[in-house]
Amino acid sequence: GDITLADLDNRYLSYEEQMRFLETLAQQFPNRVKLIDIGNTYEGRSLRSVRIGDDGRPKPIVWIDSGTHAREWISYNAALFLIYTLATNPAYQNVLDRVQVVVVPNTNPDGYEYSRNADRLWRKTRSRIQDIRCAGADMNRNYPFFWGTEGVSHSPCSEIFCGVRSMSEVETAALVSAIQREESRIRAYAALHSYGQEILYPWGHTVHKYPADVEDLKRVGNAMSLAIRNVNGSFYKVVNSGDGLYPAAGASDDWAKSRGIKYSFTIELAPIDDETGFALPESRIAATNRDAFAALITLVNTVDRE
Ligand code: ING
Ligand code: ZN
Repeated sequence: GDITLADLDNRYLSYEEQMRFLETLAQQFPNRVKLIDIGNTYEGRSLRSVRIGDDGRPKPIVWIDSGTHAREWISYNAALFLIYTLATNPAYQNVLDRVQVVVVPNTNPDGYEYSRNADRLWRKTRSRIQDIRCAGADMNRNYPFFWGTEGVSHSPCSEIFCGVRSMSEVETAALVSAIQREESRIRAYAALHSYGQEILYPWGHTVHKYPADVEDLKRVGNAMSLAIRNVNGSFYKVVNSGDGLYPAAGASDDWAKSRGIKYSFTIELAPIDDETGFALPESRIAATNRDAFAALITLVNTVDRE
């Protein structure tokens, strides 16, 4: 049957179910939701983008993607909940007249299906290199900005294998070209990950290095954190990814920032600690969906005002 809001709030969906949900929504709200495939994965699945508020007029864009890391299951529900809410709640029609939101809710479906069916803690893509035993590269080390320098591995069996070259993964390459096609209009970028409850801002490729407008990033990061706190009291720390977490070159938010996308973030969703880690219980999906929504609508409103 149809996938409903109750499903998004209560259980993790297969890739097929995620796509079926989007197709139903696009049929119900053809003026508000448009589905555009931006490429195919290594195993041949569609990489689907969802455009909300795309009425053919040139508007500023907020770009959101999720699921780059296969095991970070909550990120998919959070992205789908955002799409659902923006499409169905009339309270957001006003802002969507002025700002367009593009979401790629599953940037790594091959990895996700492998995480569901074979290895729950799988992180990477599922590509193969000739004669190499281990599959996959870490898409969040595969973007073309300081690629391969710090916080990466060049060993294919590592969890943080950066690939044989930047954009070696077809999924990364598809996202790079889709974003570049309209980068002059993209004002904000957020990659949804888990876990740790952190709002990370660039630069992440090394330590103690910040963009010239770092104070603007902190201000908007703090506004997102406050919006989350106002939902139900969850605490999200705002921190530079290189200093606060660890340096990692080739991450998507660094690359987006390097292309001139001003408000570029990685959001680490619930839980806050490693008690449940990536396996966030289904009972916590609904609340986390609303926390993520609060942060992302703050980003949309920022773009609308500036
Ligand atoms: N964390 C991110 C990772 O790719 C990150 C953290 C983001 C580091 C951006 C540096 C830059 O390791 C998770 N959970 O994937
Ligand atoms: Zn991640």
